[in-house]
Amino acid sequence: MIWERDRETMSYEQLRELQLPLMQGVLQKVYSAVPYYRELFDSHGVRPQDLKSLEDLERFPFTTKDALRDNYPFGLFAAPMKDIVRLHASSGTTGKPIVVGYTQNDINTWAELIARLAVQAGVTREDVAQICFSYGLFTGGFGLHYGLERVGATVVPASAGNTEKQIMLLKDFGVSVIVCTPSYALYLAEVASDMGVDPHSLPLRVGMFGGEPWTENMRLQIEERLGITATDNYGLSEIIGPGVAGECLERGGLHINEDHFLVEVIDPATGKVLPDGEEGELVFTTLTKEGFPVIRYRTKDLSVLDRHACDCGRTLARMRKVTGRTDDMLIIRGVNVFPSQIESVLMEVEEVAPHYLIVVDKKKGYLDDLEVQVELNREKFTGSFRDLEAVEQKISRKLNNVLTVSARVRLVEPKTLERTLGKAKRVLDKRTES
Ligand code: DLL
Repeated sequence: MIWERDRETMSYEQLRELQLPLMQGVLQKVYSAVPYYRELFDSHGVRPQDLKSLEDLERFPFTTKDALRDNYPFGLFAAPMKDIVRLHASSGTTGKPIVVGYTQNDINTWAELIARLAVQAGVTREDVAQICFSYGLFTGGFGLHYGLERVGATVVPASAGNTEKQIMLLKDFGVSVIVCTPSYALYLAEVASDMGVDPHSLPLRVGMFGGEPWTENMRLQIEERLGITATDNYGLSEIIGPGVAGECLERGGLHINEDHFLVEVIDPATGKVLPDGEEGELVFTTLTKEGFPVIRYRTKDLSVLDRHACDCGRTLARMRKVTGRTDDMLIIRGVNVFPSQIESVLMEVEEVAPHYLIVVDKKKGYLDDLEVQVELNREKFTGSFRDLEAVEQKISRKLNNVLTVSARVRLVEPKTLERTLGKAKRVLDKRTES
């Protein structure tokens, strides 16, 4: 089933025809309603009427996270507060968060977009869906909630935390769809087995995971441990929250809801727009948002666009799974290292569990030092202390091959690395923390 067939299967020409007037409208809107954009456009010598075709968008300036932060809390809202019915905020770790506002129409669109995601992941009104994202300022909980209800699924708004109770609910309510971060899915599997509950014995069949990067190898781990089909969905608070893009069951990339969000991929160094098929930074412009429209927002997320026909019948462009950001790249002794490369290697080693932490430090005050801590998998490792060393060396060799820089591996006891209820923290960079 396709939720909004006419939108999700339209031709590229129809899409562009739909996008152009929407784009012209949103440029006009922000220019007249948001002083920040008026000044920004003026200082770049562009006016909304300069956009005659979608190609002209390249002449317009980008919006960055700093601009959003500087306009805390409501400076970039394009609708009067009396029309704003909901606020959310980004999960910033330091300083002020980024606050986003939704009108009633925005909330309605959001539910429709989540309904698309759910249907393309195979969810139906027969399903019972447990949402373990936190309900609060974070967009995950409430965002997914209304769309799943719209599909007609029975929603269990469990929110984050209290993992043992989550398992009880999964079991007692006959939950068939689980909605959370991929790292929390693995934690659920672990706690279930501690409680003597075999996830394979539950009616659980689909996972809708998002909110953080995860590799294909991590997907295999989750599917195996929970006995489900794991799908990926992507979004960010600044654009709407979840609902920007999601996988269909072909799982060959995430369909972007391009009738609401215009996507570009740029070279992060030069800002130049790249052709489909080339990797770069995702940039989104909201086409229909009323409360908090954004123009050419630089996400820092790295991906590639694919416009080839998808076997599911949807024509909306697909973005490759996001496994890295321009700002999560570590530079170790001059070599670029992405955490996803490390995750991918670890997930292929059966003696370890899928819980790891990357610790970067400076040795003797100047030499970058990379240590990968990973938990032992007691079920697969039964050897002696000496064997432990051999496993560490084996992983270290594999990492060296992939990263071209040496990494020390430290096996740690099961369940000693911190578990998070939401987004996992994978990197501890002590070089930047003092
Ligand atoms: O994480 C929205 C969301 C909630 C999406 C639940 C999906 C499910 P923020 O807290 O603003 O919003 O964080 C957005 O998280 O720029 C990416 O770096 C990362 N991210 C989100 N989804 C994915 C994903 C929500 N599927 C930031 N794969 C984004 C990789 C993701 N990274």
